[in-house]
Amino acid sequence: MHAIDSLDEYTQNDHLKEWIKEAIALCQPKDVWLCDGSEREYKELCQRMIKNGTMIPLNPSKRPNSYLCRSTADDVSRVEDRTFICSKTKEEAGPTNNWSDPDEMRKTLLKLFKGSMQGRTLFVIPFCMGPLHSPLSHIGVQITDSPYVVCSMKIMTRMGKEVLNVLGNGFFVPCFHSVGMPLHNNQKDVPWPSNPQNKYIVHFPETREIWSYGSGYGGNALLGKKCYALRIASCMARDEGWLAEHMLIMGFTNPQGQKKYIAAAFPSACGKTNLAMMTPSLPGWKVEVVGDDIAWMKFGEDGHLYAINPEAGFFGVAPGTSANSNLNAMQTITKNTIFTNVALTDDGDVWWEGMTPQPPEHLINWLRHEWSPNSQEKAAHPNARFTAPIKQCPVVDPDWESPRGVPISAILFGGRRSTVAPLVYESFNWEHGTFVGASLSSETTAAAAGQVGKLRHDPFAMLPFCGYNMGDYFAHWLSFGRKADPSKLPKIYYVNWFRKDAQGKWLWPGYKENSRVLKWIFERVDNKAAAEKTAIGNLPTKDSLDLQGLNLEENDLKQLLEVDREAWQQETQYMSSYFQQFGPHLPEGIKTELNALIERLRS
Ligand code: OXD
Ligand code: MN
Repeated sequence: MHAIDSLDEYTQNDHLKEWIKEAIALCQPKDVWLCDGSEREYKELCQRMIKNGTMIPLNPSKRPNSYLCRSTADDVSRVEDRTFICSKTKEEAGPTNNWSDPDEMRKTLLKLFKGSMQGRTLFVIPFCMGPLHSPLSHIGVQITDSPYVVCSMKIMTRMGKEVLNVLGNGFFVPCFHSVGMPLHNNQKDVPWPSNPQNKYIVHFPETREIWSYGSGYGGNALLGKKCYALRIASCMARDEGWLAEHMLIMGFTNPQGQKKYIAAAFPSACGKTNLAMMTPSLPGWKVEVVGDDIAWMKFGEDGHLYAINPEAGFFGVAPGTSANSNLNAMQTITKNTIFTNVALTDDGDVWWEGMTPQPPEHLINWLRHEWSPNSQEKAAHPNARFTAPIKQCPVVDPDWESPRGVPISAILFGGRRSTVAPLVYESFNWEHGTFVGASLSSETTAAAAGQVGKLRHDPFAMLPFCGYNMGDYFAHWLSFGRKADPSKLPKIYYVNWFRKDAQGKWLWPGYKENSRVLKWIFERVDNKAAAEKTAIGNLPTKDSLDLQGLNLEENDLKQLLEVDREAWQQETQYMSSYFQQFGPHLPEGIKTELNALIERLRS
């Protein structure tokens, strides 16, 4: 549905109608497109983008209904230093967020958005985060001037007319987006419009609003994902008593057919997508995917914790994905997929580093340059992505759209740590598990602009995604657990697939072999596998990990399961100085756990 005169027919929502009219008056688009979410609409927009050079259709005999998009070099990842939490006070945003005064920021944004859509179409995208009729789901509407965003949102969310029927005159989160490149006087468009000088990814937690300007890429522009489902939702979850987390959700079934669901938080580009749809190396075990990035969790009437995936698609990192590392992902993206910033092969298909052992002889790389294996440039940008529907995954969980969610038995925290952190340990209880999540740190990746490989604290893998004071977020986790029946709470684990030896060699093979660690966790939840109590938590005994057929050297295993007292003592100092920044917002529960760890390391 295109025309603004059909607005009354389009929606009964008074706030939405008003907001759309205000947005039109402010942004002065050349026309308006009220999205219905149909296939026809998707195709029509793809045609527009092909004409504009934004999209290249891939060879339909290789990858039907799939497209390649290439951004500009300045717009390739989330921009954390341009991401703002504009709560009333700086204290409410906390020391880990960029804060800006909400009134000042509104003035800045109003100036930027004024006329920002001239010469472009303003699209209205109603979307639902979570299954349409789930009590755990929430609705948003994105206004954007990017057809790339419309098509991506169609894959990543439940999007279109149906959502407006569910919404009625109810509450939605307004998500206002412009690429920030108006077209004046019939100025010719470019394939990837953005605004390198002015990028603002802004959240107003009190009024539950998102404004994003200047970027067309990923989490900066697909506002249902990081901005809504994590930053704004974390504030909603705090106020309403639930959890919005940067976690994959997977089902794990043993050879006897018993199944448990696991949620796992890892920083960006640390293998969540690979883990969520892994083919276990252990015979008879099965992984099924509910989600690879975000979990919304709430206690059910039976007192257990239930999770939904608010998303409907994968926005996965392409480089490194191969039939070897993640066959299920490769099969998910054989059709109906949008690729961004990967390379184009001579036969109209895509390629990226790690996709095949031998690179093709010739490619057009993500920068649109001729490329051969001798080229200095990368074929694909390290943060190149695929956007594909979850339902295409061969191992999608039968309950992935269950309105009540799936019951979670274990929660995992992990990061990239070449030293100190062992392969796996179990926390003693929820409070200790919360401390383990709070003290998470990881080596940085290309998912965000900035230096790669630098160790940084990333509590709960939520550092870039928590919409309020991280100290209060820790308190929310602690009080959330205190309200529950402890026997029904998920057990909490720490895992690290990225440990290296002194020579820099990986100690653990990772990928499908991670199922061995999951098996130990599964059996711990059932009180079956053995563990040894150490200062940092319960570690597998040497014999309780199933290592059959792995050929792991004795000494490697020793290092993987070692708790180096001195290194951990240093680690506690590092944690302690990090926690200081939260001042009075650091909950007693975290201090108690830190002191208890220091004590245990002493004795
Ligand atoms: C993502 C991220 O895209 O965490 O999932 O950056
Ligand atoms: Mn993520």
